[in-house]
Amino acid sequence: MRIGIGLGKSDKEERMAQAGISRRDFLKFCTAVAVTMGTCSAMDVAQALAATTKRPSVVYLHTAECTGCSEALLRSYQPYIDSLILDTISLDYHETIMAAAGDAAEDALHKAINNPDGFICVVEGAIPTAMNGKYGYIAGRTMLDICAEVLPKAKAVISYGTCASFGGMQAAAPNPTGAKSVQECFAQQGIKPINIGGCPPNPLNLVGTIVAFLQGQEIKLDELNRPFMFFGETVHDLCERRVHFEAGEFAPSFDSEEARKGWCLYDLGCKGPMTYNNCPKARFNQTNWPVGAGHPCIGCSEPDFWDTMTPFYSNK
Ligand code: FSX
Ligand code: SF4
Ligand code: F3S
Repeated sequence: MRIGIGLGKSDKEERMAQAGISRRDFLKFCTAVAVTMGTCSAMDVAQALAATTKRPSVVYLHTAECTGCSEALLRSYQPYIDSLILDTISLDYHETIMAAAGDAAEDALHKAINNPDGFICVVEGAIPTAMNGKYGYIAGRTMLDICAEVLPKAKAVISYGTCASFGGMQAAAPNPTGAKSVQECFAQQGIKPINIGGCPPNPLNLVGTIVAFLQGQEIKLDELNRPFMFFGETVHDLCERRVHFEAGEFAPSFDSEEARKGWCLYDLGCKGPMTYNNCPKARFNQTNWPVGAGHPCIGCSEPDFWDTMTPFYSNK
């Protein structure tokens, strides 16, 4: 089906139509992004995504992580977040999904970081720094060394996921690899990344950040460099079980009738009150989120959550 979104037919619309993305799917996706951002309308999002004549170059670096951030992005289903993102940006280097290997991959990286139009760098993972970075190698170079070369050249740096933003699981005590977040590693070089926490993060928060870039919108950050539009409220503030919390109705166990009826999971270990993230609003795959599915929030987007939010479960 033709996508004609009322903005004039672009190459992008043609490509999406060829990929089987209908106008309805596209607008549904734009609505989800707009709701998640809360700063513009679905039509503004559609305009930013469809009007892109020159796709911004993105270099996506993997450091120490589980690839869950990429998985969350690529395993999304209708309306094809991955297709829309890959059609909106020019993903010039991504170790997990690029077809190139060996020298060709290295060439792609060097071409991308020397692109005269500049590039946005997305980092997934924490950076091992112990023993001068020897705990993490790619193509014979340490992750530390690669980041030190690439990040200062980027127009903007996005730390995608809790590992890149705050160290995450990789930096959990006793942290033998000396894993550090991007900002901790490179603050002295003047690098101030936008931190999109979550283990994994919600892909809509990455898309919303890219849309804001495309719109030239100022991205307001909190004191941890997280976009306010995604991390301005706690999970608890937005939770659909909140009414039961206020009523003092706490599920006694995961398999209880009360848990099924939507009672609050605080007594079972929920860290929603201490966690700034938009999961109840953004949802994953526009389907559900941990607490909605009956699992307590474990605070996965907060700094040091493996050390400060454990034990994840409790049995009061
Ligand atoms: Fe994994 Fe990403 Fe967690 Fe980290 O997500 S889902 S360990 S935030 O860097 O791959
Ligand atoms: Fe808050 Fe968690 Fe209860 Fe939801 S389930 S209301 S986030 S404590
Ligand atoms: Fe993480 Fe809690 Fe959301 S565990 S995915 S921040 S509900």
